[in-house]
Amino acid sequence: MVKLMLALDVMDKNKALEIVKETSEYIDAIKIGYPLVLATDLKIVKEIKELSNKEIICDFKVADIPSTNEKIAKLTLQYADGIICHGFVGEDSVKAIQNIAKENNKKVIMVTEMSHPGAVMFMQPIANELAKLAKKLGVDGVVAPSTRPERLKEIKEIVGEISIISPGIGAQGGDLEKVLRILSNDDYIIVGRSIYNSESPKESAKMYKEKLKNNF
Ligand code: O7E
Repeated sequence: MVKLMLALDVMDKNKALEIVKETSEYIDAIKIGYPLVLATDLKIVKEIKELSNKEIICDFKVADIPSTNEKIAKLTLQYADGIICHGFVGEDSVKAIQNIAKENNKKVIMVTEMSHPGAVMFMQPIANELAKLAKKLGVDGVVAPSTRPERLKEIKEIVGEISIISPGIGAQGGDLEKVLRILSNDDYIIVGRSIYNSESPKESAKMYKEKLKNNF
């Protein structure tokens, strides 16, 4: 079954903990990014891991020189099960993160093409090359857009067995039915606002889980 990753982009600690408690029976993984960590601190990652016992991926879209990437990865992977990085900074920068992740048995997920409209400007023209780099480096997952199913399909064909983490369903208007025809077991959709901003995050997470179970 395709997995459900909750993007927990709220900026209030109590709200974050509440949403995790409410939705945890329907979600497979939680993505924590800058909004929540900057509003609280990195220890929120540990707290949510302990509360939920789910896979926790830190979305810091790390994009620096190797030695700085290494420091960010070390700090993040003390608590998180995986970290998201950019590939456009080059092979050495991604490898630096992979080295830290391997020592700790953690995941590295690399962005190829992003889901927002502006990603067609600079990212889309190099996204297939980034996907090839992801495959060469053997990263644990790649990010590819649910908002452009034809691009999602192309990137999936390039990376083969590597798992896809796909944002864009819900608030960004991605078509879940089309996306589910492309994704396979152990790929993920990422859903944020249409769960945490809905009247009932629990019901919304349940609805997505059921759609994934029934393959729409
Ligand atoms: O649109 P939402 O509210 O469902 O949230 C989507 C989440 O996925 C949000 O955290 C955003 O930062 C993230 N995201 C994208 O929306 N598009 C991308 O191309 C990439 C990401 C992302 O998470 O990158 C790393 C996986």
